[in-house]
Amino acid sequence: MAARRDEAPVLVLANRLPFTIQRTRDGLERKPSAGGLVSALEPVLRQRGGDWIGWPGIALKEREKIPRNGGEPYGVQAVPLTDTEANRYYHGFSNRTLWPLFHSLPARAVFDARDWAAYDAVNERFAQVAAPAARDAGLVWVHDYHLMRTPGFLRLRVPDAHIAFFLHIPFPPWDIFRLLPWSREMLLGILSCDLVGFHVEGYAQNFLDCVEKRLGDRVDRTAGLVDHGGRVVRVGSFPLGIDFELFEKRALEASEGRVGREGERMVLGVDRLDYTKGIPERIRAFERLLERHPQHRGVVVLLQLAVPSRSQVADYRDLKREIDELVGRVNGRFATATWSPIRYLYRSVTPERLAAMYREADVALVTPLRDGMNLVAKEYVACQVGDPGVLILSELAGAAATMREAIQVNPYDIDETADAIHRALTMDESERRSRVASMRVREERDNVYSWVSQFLEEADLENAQLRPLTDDEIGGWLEPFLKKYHLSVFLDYDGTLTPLVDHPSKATLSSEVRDRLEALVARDDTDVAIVSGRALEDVRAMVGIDGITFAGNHGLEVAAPDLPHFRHEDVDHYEGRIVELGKALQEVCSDGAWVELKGHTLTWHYRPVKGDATQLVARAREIVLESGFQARDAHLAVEARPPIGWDKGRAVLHVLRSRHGPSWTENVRVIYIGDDETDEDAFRILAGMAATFRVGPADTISLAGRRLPDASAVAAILRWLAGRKRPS
Ligand code: ADQ
Repeated sequence: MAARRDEAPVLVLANRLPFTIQRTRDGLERKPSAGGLVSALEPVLRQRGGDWIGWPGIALKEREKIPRNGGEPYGVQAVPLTDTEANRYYHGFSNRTLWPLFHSLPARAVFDARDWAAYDAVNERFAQVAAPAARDAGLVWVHDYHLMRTPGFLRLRVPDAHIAFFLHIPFPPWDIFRLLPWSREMLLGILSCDLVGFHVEGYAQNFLDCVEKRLGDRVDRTAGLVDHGGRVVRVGSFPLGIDFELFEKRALEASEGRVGREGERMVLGVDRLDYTKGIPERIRAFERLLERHPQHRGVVVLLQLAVPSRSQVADYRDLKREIDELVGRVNGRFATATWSPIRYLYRSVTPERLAAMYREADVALVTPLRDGMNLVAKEYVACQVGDPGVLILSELAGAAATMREAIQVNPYDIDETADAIHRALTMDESERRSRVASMRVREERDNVYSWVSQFLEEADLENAQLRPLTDDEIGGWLEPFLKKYHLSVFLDYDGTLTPLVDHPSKATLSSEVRDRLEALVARDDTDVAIVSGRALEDVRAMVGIDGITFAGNHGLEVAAPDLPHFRHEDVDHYEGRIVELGKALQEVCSDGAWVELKGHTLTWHYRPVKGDATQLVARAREIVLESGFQARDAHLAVEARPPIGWDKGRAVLHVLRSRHGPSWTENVRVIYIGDDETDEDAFRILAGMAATFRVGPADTISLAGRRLPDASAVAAILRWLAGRKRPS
């Protein structure tokens, strides 16, 4: 019996393994990672079993293996990277492109196609490593911005995998996200998941907005759902917490010996040295405090800890220099023989020491310019076990969404931040206690363990459904577009007007769709065309409605009630040769695969083939190309077309120009709906001149403006179009 999904193993995919590896004279050594995330995930991995898959962080030499001395209750699989790969994937695309862009600092983002290619390839490698175990896993949980393409590659390898993604940094608004040249690919990667989680609701809404605008997927913002070509993806916010009790315990155990000097008051900053953390702005705000409120001179100290980070990236080296200079300048300006205003530690400190500092600090200054969540704010609050201090928190950190009792500031506003520090230093005890107490209750409850269980609970849910497409929604899309214009509707047949079936002869129109097409054709403000890969006579017979324009053989032949018959002048030349090609393709007609001759084109169908058809498809394409025809992928089929530079898009333009004149865009609105790769030619040619819809599974890039899940959504659009009111 198959294990229940919520009991089956979990695979965690993250950029890094749950420990760091160092090369010493005695070989590789592991150092445990103290991160809250690792300790929160370990109990789950212990209970359900599973693997942690990540990059070891250093280039392994040949035959070098990760030491197996960790005693973790789960498997560890390393994804080794060469130095060049690490440079482009990690230092490059992850940290020079995605990191600044997603933190809304686009001027710092570098767009380099070679970095992108390496990122894509490394993401695929992660999927490759994960695939064997993913087949039996209850959940594959992918973490963070380094691996946003991995879910897509994994879905291709393991179509039934249950995949979730959590982003630890912000998701930017559309106007920033759209700057990324690979924005479509990134969204497609993430949407291969079943669940996508963010720290706060604002990021989830930004994501939904980008999905709708870039891909044209239907989204339900209230329910947090995306209809991704018929597969529904849940999107939600899961604010990360910390191991509250652990920090509280450390603070209680912190030795009584002071961190600072007797009588001194301490303002504390704790960050990775990163330009998103707003360290220079913070130092300037502290300088402004000393200028404006001289009573703090000689008494108050800013203790700034900065952990070295990403020093291979130039921006980070520049930042280090800038901070060194700023600290020197402010200290030089205000220091006395017995007091210096800023104490700056460029290193990591032990967890115990950190807890002691948190406990003692009168003020925590957490002022990132942008931050996914920010755990320092939460750690500070957990450590307020004595006379409580005051948290000053940037309103641009994710933590600000829930930590309402902090003094919130705009970190770019130096005066406001300086005033906030003054207010914090002079705040009376009852206000300090009230503010901290509520935050402590919340952080204790919403800790990292409850975060993990909430995320897993949501991930284990069965697939969600989106509400059916309503007339209001369709009207919202189409009314402003159609206005008073004449309408030309172009529809593909198989997979668009009918569901895909196992044999073309079974793809008949439902009476409902037939009625709607008839009603649409009857309107004098609308004309309807069906553009199909089928032979002209075939599609005309399948539909059998008068007044419709038919384009067969991907538009090589067009019959319209009001236009001269069109047949591309070069097709005769290929008619005999297509029969020859049909014969040659008998070589790949095994296991039920068959050839459909359609006059000047043909389709080789491999839908009946059981198992992996990759080899067969490759050979079929080869035969088509060797015979001098073009090969195009269709649904479980390969189409062979004469190489005469004609396609569905050109046929649509031919119809529009013949019927409405060369400046047709002035008078006519066009809607094109299709479901396969050959419709992409029409989407491309009509871009900017039509409303275009791609129907069906959405795991490939489409040039259509919107996506529809299936033929029933097309039927809903036809119903709306047929019944639409004439504008007065
Ligand atoms: P980070 O950008 O690393 O994480 P943050 O959430 O503040 O940011 O976590 C930093 C961690 O490093 C804290 O646990 C802190 O205690 C520790 N730390 C910082 N300086 C230290 C020092 N000098 N010595 C010892 N420890 C130090 C990313 C996102 C965040 C998001 C987290 C988790 O950028 O927005 O909150 O992931 O999702």
